Amino acid sequence: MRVWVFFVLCLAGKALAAPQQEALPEEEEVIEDVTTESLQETVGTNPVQVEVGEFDETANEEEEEEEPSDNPCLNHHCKHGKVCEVDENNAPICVCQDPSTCPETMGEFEKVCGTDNKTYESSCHFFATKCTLEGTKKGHKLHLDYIGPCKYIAPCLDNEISEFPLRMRDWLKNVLVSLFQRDQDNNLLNEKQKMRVKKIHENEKRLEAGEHSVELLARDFEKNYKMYIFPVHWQFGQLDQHPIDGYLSHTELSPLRAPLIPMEHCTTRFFEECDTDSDNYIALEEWAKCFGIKDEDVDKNMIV
Ligand SMILES: *[C@@H]1O[C@H](CO)[C@@H](O)[C@H](O)[C@H]1NC(C)=O
Ligand SMILES: [Ca+2]
Ligand SMILES: [Ca+2]
Repeated sequence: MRVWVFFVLCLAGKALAAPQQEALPEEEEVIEDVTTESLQETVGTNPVQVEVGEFDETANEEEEEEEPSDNPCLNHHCKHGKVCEVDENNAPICVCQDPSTCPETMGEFEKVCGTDNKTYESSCHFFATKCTLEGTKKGHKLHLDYIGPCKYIAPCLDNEISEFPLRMRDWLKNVLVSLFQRDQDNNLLNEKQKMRVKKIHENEKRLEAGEHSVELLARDFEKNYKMYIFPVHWQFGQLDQHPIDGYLSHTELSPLRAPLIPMEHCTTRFFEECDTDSDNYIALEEWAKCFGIKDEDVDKNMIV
């Protein structure tokens, strides 16, 4: 499934971005590097370029600016949807951005669809609009749903929903193995994580990346169940960042959901059903369960 490949960028981006918030200017370059090289060969071609940071409402709180200046806004960064202004005491404050000041958009691919099923010109327009609704119930409920203009998304049928975790699990495993293979000098994975992936990588029974039937994926999960435990944990850890608390909010889930929904119509239903207690957060236990990981194999310590 081509669609899963598309995620490589998101994941790689996350993996790079997460541990080093202060090095944001380098981020783009490295992501580029990861996508265009061996990951493409091993996991497939990535048809779309996605900048993960765009969907992270909490990122960009503090970005570096070396230049000394009298402008207090130069070193003051605001979250998505806000811009810095100077108040009467010459102190920097973050205020909602006027959507009309968003950069000109280049076309359809920049449009995003909100959970209000309204199309926004770009994620900048979306977050600026969301900001103006801050404090209201409507604003609280509004999230970036997916990338691209709003469209009709076919309902996910019962027989389709069961295929979703099979493919995603397999894909997660392949992404990790690919990261490991090219991670000799850069630090996408820490030592403990490397050891875990090394075991998967060296396992001769491992199902190689490629197009596999649902039947084969299901059989492999049964036979090589242990190989899937860490990849499922790892993805959770990648997303659980703002804050790191063992729960995924809608915002934290967004880098994974947003690019996927237009192509995989079961995405929304899958993550909704994942939240079994309907508290709007996906706990690690809920996450593991919806990927078929047994309760006794859920281990918080696996996510470093
Ligand atoms: C959302 O908007 C699109 C395009 O305007 C429309 O085709 C679709 O049916 C809408 N979906 C829902 C759930 O209302
Ligand atoms: Ca969290
Ligand atoms: Ca929950």
